[in-house]
Amino acid sequence: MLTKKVEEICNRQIEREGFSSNLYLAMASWAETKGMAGIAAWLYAQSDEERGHMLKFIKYVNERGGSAVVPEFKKPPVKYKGIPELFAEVLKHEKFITASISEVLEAAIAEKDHATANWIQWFVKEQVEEEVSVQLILDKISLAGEHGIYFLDRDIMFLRGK
Ligand code: OFO
Repeated sequence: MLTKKVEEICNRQIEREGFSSNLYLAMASWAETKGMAGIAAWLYAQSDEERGHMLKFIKYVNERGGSAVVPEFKKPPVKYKGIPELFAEVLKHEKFITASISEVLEAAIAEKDHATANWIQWFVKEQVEEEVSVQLILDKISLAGEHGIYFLDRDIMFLRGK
């Protein structure tokens, strides 16, 4: 059975994973309207992954005797300045999520909830992979410059490790 504190912080994470999914969905839609089908495909896939993360939390909270809450989500931005800025924003957001996952782990340890501390390790690893993959995209952008965006759009799906 989850303690109240762990249940609450997992519910906070449900909201954050759901918001991440909507944020990447909004970014995907924007990129699609700018003719960047490859970058849009990457973002749509990322959005699906984040929804999967939200579902993982929902199921875990319910399985452990808590009650998962499906919250309202803040509306993500509709417009983005450009592709380099968009991916910088993705990396910033992923770093925020990494810190948030660490807080779930810290709460589990403080509550002596070894099961949750163990379960959350999947997310700890996932965040390392996500930060690495977004950093890789940013590195390619700075290597290729603004004019290389065409090639990034063409090849970005090959950069997805999974
Ligand atoms: Fe990359 O955010 Fe989910 O965990």
